[in-house]
Amino acid sequence: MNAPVLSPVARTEVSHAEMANAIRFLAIDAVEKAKSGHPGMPMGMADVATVLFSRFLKFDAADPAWPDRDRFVLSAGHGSMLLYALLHLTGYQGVTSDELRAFRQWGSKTPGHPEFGHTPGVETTTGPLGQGIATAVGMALAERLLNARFGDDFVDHFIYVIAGDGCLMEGLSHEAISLAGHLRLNRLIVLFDDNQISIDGATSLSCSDDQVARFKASGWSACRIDGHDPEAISAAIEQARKSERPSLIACRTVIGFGAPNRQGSEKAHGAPLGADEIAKTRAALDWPYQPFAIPESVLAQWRGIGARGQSARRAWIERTRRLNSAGRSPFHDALNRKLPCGYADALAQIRDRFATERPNIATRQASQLVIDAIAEALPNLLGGSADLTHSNLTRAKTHQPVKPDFRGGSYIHYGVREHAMAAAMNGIALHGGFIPYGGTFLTFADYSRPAIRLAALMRIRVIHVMTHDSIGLGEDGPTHQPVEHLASLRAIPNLLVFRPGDAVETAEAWDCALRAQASPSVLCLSRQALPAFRESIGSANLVASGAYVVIEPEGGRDVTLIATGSEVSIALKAAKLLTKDGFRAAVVSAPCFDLFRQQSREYQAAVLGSVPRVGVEAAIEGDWARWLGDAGEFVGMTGFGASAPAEVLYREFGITAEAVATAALHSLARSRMAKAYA
Ligand SMILES: Cc1ncc(C[n+]2csc(CCOP(=O)(O)OP(=O)(O)O)c2C)c(N)n1
Repeated sequence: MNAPVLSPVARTEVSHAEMANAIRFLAIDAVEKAKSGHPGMPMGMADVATVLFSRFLKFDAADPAWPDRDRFVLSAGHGSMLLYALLHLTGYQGVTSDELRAFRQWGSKTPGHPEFGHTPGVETTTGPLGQGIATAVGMALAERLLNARFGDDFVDHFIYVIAGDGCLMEGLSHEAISLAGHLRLNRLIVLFDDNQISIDGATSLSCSDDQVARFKASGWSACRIDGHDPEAISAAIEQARKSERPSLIACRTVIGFGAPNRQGSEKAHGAPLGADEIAKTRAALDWPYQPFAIPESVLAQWRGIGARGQSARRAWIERTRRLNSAGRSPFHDALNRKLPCGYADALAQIRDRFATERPNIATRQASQLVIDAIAEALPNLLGGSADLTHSNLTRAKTHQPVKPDFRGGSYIHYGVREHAMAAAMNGIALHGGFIPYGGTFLTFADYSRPAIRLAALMRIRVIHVMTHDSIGLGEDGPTHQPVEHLASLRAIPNLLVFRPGDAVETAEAWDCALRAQASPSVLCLSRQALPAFRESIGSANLVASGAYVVIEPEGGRDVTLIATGSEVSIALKAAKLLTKDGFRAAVVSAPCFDLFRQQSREYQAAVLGSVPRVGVEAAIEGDWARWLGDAGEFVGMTGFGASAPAEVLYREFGITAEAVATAALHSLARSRMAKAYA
């Protein structure tokens, strides 16, 4: 391991207390001005943060995206002013004093909770408790995997987290610390704000966990220290950096430290201190300065800390430049978010093969073949599953599993930890170097949902492979049969929900998901075999347009049948039945509503047609009405499924070609009647 080379900061007369108080008072003043926010946590953790940033954190404020920087994750996102104060003090561009004054205001760089992509230096969006620590597990995993591939000269950093009682109470934290402990992610160091207070009052109201014992039981190094003693903090971090396991440092702190009437109480958690208490705190901590004013010497010292990583960064750039002189290196390819050139050919080949062979296979099987076909061309594809590898079919033949003592792999056995898998995948994507995908059953998307939502909000590329996507899974019954999940996932902004209907569409959906640099995707795949329906394929990826016409009847349409996934073949059969009865039905496959919504009105109108429409999907109606119009009919589920063979379920729940044809006739009759009375 390379010791990070940090330039020493010139010793001045500025004390640790002054450095920490600068953070405290920026937090106090910003919350007071905003008339909302959380001063208690930044006041309590200012000492820990000061030691971490001034003595350990490898970063250069001038380049927030430097790939070999240490990551700092504020899991207790409500204490956002701690982070904003640090970013301002250390000199991150754009995090100005004015921005601190605009804390929580429209358009500011300082929103209520830290938002990735919005404020430089914010590594991940936090606020929903537990997400930060679980995301950091993914970062720590990515760091070690990338290090195994490229070595200490290029990848050698730590992931530091500040988490509070709330983060550790969340169930997600159990999954996350268990996974990190198992994989011995020793670059992960969690500084626990052990202040024994949450919103309702003392944590003893609801929790009596021994956190140190809990982490140790999960395979971590863990200790407890006085979180206001700089030397104890420093010694504990020093120790943690040497550990072969992830580390917890329980820092016993006082929430609202320094506020005479609020400290140690939940009253310091989430409300401005008020003018009187602020004056008393200024006196108690000997901070006689105006709101937002930082003495020059203190600011200079902090700015020095912000620039301390400059030489390490320059040396790293120099090393990587040498690597690059022999042409593009795999390391640069890994860090580049664009897909390498070999990928497009690999994808085109498997798509062509599907078009030629027209396999009658489940879309999960088609997905397996796609993964196998592209794995070599995409060495930074990092797969996994939450203990459903053989059902999700997510592991490429060439993928070796990652183990505690083997970081050279490309496949993560996440265990039965859907939520941690989703959050860790966010961390992997945020860290850079890999494109994460992971599998579970679609019905368990609910277990991952909070992390999926954050991925959508953060605009990151994370791919969820969710198989067993309807009653079509059969005998496992209603607990395992998703009915509302498509609708509920489609409701998440910026989440691409794909439901491909055959092998060609599956390849195209994978292609869309991989190319979506700023959106997470969910690939909803069937357990059961589906007939191929794409007759001829050109070079265009039709799934990319969201919906497209599969069959256009000669002489114009009477009705449009729109379906997704396994129901496209039902719509095709229904069209044949209608033809026999003398009606001309177009069939539209709509594998991605989100992408269809982004098409021009003209394209949408051309696909949907100005005739009555019938939608068919083995799920609840959700927002289908948007595509079906007033005369439309929906054939799908109205409640939960049941345990029986798939064919029986489709018949019993009335999702059949006959039902679709009948619905088409109803909708035609209704529309004709409406016209007659118009
Ligand atoms: C998932 C989730 N549930 C609830 C909340 C609301 N909330 C914000 S902070 C907090 C209490 C956290 O307590 P702790 O971590 O001890 O923070 P401290 O009081 O020390 O600042 C709660 C319940 C949230 N942000 N996220």
